[in-house]
Amino acid sequence: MNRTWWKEAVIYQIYPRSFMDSNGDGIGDLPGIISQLDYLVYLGVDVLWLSPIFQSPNDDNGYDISDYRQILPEYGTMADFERLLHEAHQCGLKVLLDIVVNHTSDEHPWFVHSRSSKDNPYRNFYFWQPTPPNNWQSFFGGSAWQHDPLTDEYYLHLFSRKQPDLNWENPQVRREIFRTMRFWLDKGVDGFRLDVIPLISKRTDWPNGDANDLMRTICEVYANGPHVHEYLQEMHREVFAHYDALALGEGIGISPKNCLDYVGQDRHELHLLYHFDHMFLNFGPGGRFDPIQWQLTDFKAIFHRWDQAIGQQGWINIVLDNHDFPRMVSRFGDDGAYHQASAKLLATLLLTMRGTPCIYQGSELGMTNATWHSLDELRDIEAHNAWKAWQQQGGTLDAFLQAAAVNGRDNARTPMQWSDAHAAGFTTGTPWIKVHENYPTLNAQKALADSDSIFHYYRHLLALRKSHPTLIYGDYLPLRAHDAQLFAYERADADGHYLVLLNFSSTPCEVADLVPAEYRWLLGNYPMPPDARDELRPWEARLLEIAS
Ligand code: ISL
Ligand code: CA
Repeated sequence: MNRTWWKEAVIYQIYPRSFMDSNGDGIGDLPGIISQLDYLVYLGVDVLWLSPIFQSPNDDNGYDISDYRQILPEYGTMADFERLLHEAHQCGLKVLLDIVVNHTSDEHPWFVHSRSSKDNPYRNFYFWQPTPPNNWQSFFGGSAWQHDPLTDEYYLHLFSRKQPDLNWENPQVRREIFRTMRFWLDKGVDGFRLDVIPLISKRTDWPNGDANDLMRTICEVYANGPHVHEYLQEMHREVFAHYDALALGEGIGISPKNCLDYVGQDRHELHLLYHFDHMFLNFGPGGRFDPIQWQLTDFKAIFHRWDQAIGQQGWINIVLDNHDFPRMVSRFGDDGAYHQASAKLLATLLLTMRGTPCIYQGSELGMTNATWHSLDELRDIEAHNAWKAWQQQGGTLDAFLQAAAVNGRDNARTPMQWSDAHAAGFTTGTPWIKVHENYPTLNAQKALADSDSIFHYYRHLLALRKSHPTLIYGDYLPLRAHDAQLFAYERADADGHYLVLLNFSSTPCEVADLVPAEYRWLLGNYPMPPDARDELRPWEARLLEIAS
């Protein structure tokens, strides 16, 4: 296992729109991020992943790019970006940009030209068909083929209608994308988070998907197309091979079976990826707005399966929430009676599992899902499209808002809660999306002042990771695989041996048989018990160093 900076680093994802507003327009911006770099350094993270900051009509909040070389004016100027990059580097932080290369905005000049006529030189930058050639559905509902009256043909969009898919079979597309990447890497950017990268190679024989099984369709029809590895290896040759830059893939549709095809260290494609198996665990047949119960045993099996698949040949990004999923403490923890204990327990999983962890903004405070009282509180295109379908099927608004409160993406996009001041100190104006009503008691200012806060627990655990490399490179050895309340595992290598005990329940849990006589207490989310063999209390996490 070769050792390298991006395996030892901890990533912090910033959703710029909701992180910090510096000019009172209610929209987070780059100067706002600069003003909080000290907070991030104090927390102890190493790499910032910025969700897209490029010119965009914001149909999907920046994941619909209309100019890859302009900063979204609402976020600031190119000078602001260069200052952010410089200041971040000055305080030892690396910066990854989130680049969306599977599709552009329909307002990108390439698409404006492409749709203007069938013989326009940009026509083949996208996929056009005289009639829809298959039953593909958009991730955001409805057909993935949109009729365009200008040339009376249909174009492909796996996401919103305003996000037409780029045709990577066209070498001009690849050349333009690689030039864009080098433009930003030449400015000193430290790498990219590559949005939905497994989707870039389309099956142009246009096979149908399985209308009743979106997951299977994603894996077998949308993702892992016939040329995806050629394109990624070309991307490596043309771009990444020339920089010490990170390629972090959003691994939608990748499975344990084929993950090393993407992140095998001999593949020269991606350095690491995050997957979705546990993130889709409570998505029912109807997707995220059809939430179902999930089982801890399935959750644990997913981590085990992936760790075995990655083995010593690849690497993985460990994620428990991000801007596309509900807040992890509400989803995998208990944001009621055991809010603080379960948030710290999840932090322990996130930061001691084998792989490079990513902390999503606000999770270090234990930010929770919100309650949504009306449709116009929701900002997410995916939610608004889903409501239209829900209504057509006779569903009620109340039931939809309840489903959105469980799995909606807006839960992760409420503004960062800095203090108990107006709008949680996020803005002096009116925020673009509502602030969670719990901000007077759940905010960074309060957390920093409370040595027992979730924030300080993250900070201590981040420091522990750095001083105990076995927590980074050690083997992952699962215990009690079939236990429905305990998530327990060891991390071990020649340098050390650790035991992680996580009680994912509100009932006590016996662990005496797992704890050896010789151990050293490293960290826990409860006061240290007289004996680490004592049963775990509700949502208790224990990190022990055990004599190897
Ligand atoms: O919303 C989802 C489907 O229910 C997520 O699976 C998400 O769309 C998918 O993970 C891809 O996400 C990425 O691409 C999307 C963008 O909306 C997401 O924010 C981005 O993370 C299209 O660019
Ligand atoms: Ca602003």
